[in-house]
Amino acid sequence: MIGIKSIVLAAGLAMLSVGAAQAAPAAPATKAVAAAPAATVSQDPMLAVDGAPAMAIDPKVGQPVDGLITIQPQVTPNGQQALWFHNTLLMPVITGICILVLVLLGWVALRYRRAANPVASKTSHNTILEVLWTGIPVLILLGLALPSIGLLQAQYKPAPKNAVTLKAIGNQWYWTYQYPDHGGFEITSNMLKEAGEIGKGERARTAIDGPRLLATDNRVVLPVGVPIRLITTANDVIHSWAIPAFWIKLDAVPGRLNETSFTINKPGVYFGVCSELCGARHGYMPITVEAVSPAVFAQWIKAKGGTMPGAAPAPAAAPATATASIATPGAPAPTAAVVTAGQ
Ligand SMILES: [Cu+2]
Repeated sequence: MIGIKSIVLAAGLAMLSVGAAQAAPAAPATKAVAAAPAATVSQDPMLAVDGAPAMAIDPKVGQPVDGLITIQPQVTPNGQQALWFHNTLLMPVITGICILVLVLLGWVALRYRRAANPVASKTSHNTILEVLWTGIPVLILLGLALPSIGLLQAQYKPAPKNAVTLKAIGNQWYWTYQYPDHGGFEITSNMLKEAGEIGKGERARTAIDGPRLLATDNRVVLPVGVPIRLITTANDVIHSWAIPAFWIKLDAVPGRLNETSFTINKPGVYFGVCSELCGARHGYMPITVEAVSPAVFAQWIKAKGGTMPGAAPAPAAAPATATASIATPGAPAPTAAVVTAGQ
């Protein structure tokens, strides 16, 4: 009896865990994570545990997908513009030109082969043809250059004053992050190893954390709908902070600050990797960004011991008020603080 019982129980558990690991991650994943630590920190599952997986992952967004041959779905305006540029202009133009050249080559090879055309034409110039085959490519290039330059300009547009600053620092081989506008606290983000590879006191990756080689122990948390000023630098060699779903890849160079800005317009978990060959464990310093609402971001900042720019002058006097305003559904106050206050 005990044997049958335990087999049934094990089968049930196995099915549950498979369900959690595969499709429909939203409901089971969130529940599983929220269950354990909810009482200690907050009712919001995203803030459940420091560093532990919180927000459920959409396996089709923000990470590589099996069989996908195109660009990841984009969640920033620049990324969406770039994806549009790629899908609507570049690919059709490239495809059209390739097909045209292939057809012309085939036609010339067949029609003007020696057997079909024994006496070759002596024509050496054709003004109309020459103007066309110079002019049309120039027009095509101009048509591509204009949106391309616009996109480049958008990517280098400095962040507005109310932006949230994230400083990403590359190290061999992990990332540290600072939030200079929010009290300057720092978090360290290491890759989560697999169950068989962990050392003493280390936590193994689970399906809820994210894909193998991409999941980290501490996710970078950023607000949605608020401009982010990304600053990168490094402590040792050149690294590169890259998230494909944001259309962001920015080198992190020792002794130098690089800057760009972006706005995430969809909550979710987004994965990236160091994209500059930086040494032996270059492939093991992933990046995980969890994009949350500004209200939840404010909560997370508090949980980390940081301060919101608007709330900075009286950190000791008004913790109760601050908590109350965050707890309010809709929470307009923290949103406003994130958007309007800045340095
Ligand atoms: Cu690196």
